[in-house]
Amino acid sequence: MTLPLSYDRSNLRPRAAHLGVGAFHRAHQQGYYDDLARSSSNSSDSWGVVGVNLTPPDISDVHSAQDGCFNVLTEDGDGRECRTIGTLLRVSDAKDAAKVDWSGIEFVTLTITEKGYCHHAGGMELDLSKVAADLVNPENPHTAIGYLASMLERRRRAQGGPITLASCDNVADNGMLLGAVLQDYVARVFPDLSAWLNANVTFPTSMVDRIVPAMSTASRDRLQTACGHEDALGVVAEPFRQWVIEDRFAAARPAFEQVGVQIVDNLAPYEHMKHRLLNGLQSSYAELGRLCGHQGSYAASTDPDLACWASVFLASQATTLHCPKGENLTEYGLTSLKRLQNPTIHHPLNQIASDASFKLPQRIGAPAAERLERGLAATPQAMVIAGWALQGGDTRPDADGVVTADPMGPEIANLRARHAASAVDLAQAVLALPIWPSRLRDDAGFAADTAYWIQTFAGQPAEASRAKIGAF
Ligand code: NAI
Ligand code: CS2
Repeated sequence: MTLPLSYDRSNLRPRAAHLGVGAFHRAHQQGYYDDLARSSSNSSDSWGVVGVNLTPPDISDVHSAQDGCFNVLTEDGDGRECRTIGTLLRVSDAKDAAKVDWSGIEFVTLTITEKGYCHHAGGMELDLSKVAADLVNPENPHTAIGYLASMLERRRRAQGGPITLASCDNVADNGMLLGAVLQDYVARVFPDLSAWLNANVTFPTSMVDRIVPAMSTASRDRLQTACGHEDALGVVAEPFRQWVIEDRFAAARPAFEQVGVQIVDNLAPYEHMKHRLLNGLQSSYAELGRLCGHQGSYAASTDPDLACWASVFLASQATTLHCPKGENLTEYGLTSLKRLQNPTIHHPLNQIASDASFKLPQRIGAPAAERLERGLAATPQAMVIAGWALQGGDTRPDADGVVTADPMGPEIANLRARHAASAVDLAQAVLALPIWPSRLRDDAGFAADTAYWIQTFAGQPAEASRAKIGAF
């Protein structure tokens, strides 16, 4: 099915902003804004989005050259939809970001990646070393936290109104994290802003879901065939999508509930379900799948040995969850596996393994710790951490040139080199990293489990690792 643009873009009002206009934002949140614009009888009510990219890629020129429109192709084995989206009004890059007019903006979303919050991985504290330059020169910030603080300070001085900042990154308690790092930063550079922030800004937590791999030559070709022309901003994604937002808005918001967004009082069960089942499975495949010689999540999830392992892993993770209203954890797990088995989605394991030091604590470490607290084993989780201990910091490209990047990569690679002779020592060193819940460090059984799997996988050919995982 093809959905051409069906509304007049000039009627959209710039009432929303988004920081981090990457592939995900274009394929996910923009789709909901587009749904609203399509369904509104009076498109002058419709929300348009002003985008800001503080780090590369700079897409502002491409966006203008394409008259502000791009296509999103969603497909699975059963069907495909190619829609043209026009609700991204403009995009500013780092050099123009300070010029963006925020006076009419009431709702801001962020997908700036896990690293963008300038926090210590596994916690909620601002990492001062990451904002050092902005602390010295807060009027000319380079980080997202410094940028938000300067825009809010400008709004306060102009006696502007309340505003909602909704993080949509895959980090634990993303709203709480954003509020915590911003408050800490603001108290250091704009002390008068702290009270204003408390009174005028809310940070709802939100859970977003749609698998949107980075574009490849193959996906660009598929998109071009579907939409009939080259599209440098277009994205290919899976059909599934979900967006759940905590009901904590300081100002007006789009009528998202009309287009399927869930607005809830308690987000935690949704976030945990997604991080621990879908994302947990993806990260597990990123670590164990690479040990088995796979390059993408499709190959890993259709490997019978790994699919068999997945059922044990998902059941183990599910014991740490409260089922959100309207969901069924068993079905959610099965659907997660099926989504990864979508033959049209080529998600490189090296991409998923990137920033593992920020992802694994909430996806694997937290549920493992909760199981250990309850006297339950956490062996599938130990296997994933063992995989990371053996591969973290490996920057060799896959056959398509995709490389894993993680700020903690060099540290893991050093630990591996230092403890090459002893799986026990390597397990202890990796579990001693401050990113994990302390229970993982303190639990001798978990350390022994992790060491066992490091020993089992180390230096083994893919077939041997696959056999061990399948037999687990
Ligand atoms: P991408 O690589 O296409 O885009 C990354 C975006 O983040 C760019 O706009 C870039 O300017 C910005 N960014 C990167 N580092 C930054 C920093 N240090 N400070 C400020 N901005 C920064 O990645 P994509 O696919 O858009 O994913 C971004 C994030 O969205 C993920 O890290 C994740 O938290 C979240 N997400 C992604 C999903 C996916 O399937 N791709 C699904 C659900 C959530
Ligand atoms: C993936 C996610 O790269 C990764 O970390 O696990 O981006 C995943 O595709 C999304 O969270 C799905 O919503």
